[in-house]
Amino acid sequence: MIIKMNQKKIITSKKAHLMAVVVIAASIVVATMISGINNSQNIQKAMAEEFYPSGTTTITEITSEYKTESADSNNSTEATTKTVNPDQTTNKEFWINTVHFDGLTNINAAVKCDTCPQNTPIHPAEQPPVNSTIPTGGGFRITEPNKVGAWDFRSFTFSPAQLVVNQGDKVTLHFIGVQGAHHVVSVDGVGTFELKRGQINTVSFVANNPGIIKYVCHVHLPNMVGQILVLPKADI
Ligand SMILES: [Cu+2]
Repeated sequence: MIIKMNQKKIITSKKAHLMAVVVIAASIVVATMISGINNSQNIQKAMAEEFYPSGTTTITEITSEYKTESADSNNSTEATTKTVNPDQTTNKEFWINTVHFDGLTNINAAVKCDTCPQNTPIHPAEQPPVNSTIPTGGGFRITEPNKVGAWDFRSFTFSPAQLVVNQGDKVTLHFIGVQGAHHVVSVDGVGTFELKRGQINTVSFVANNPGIIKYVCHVHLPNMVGQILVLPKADI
């Protein structure tokens, strides 16, 4: 009888341990989902090993139990696949914005810019780079710290700057002056025009040959450039 009681006690104790590990394992799943770590099984195994020194059967039991749970949860979120037929039109239309990215900061921590249209948010102190080698041409700009220590770094670009069309497509580009007071834009083989803030200038052409057609802003070189990749017609 004594032996039986002891056995029962051991079994009960093991069940309690298993429950504890299951709870811990469930916590790990939640933590893993939040942190975006995919390697949940390794982490779970590592945690199990911490609780149950290697060599015991418990680790294997918990790991396999865990795998089953994972498989079940995968089944419950069934993926649905749809077939979509792409647009076969040979007319391609794009809207291209003039954009500048601004890194507003301050040499003093938590001091707001007093001249910026939008105040610099609370930010750690940040010194301008010493002997910066910023390319010339207007595409980049760096300002000296102002009276409150605010300075900024600006980079001009087109958005989007990469387009893909097929050989023979009729391409329509709408250039939109969003940021930057004025730009002088050229599209290879098409022409050059001025683009001011608030204007939309549209050009159209047929992409006769495969290759790359560039579009550039002469005011903001070298980085305010874009390209249209014209894919060759398939041999039929
Ligand atoms: Cu420009």
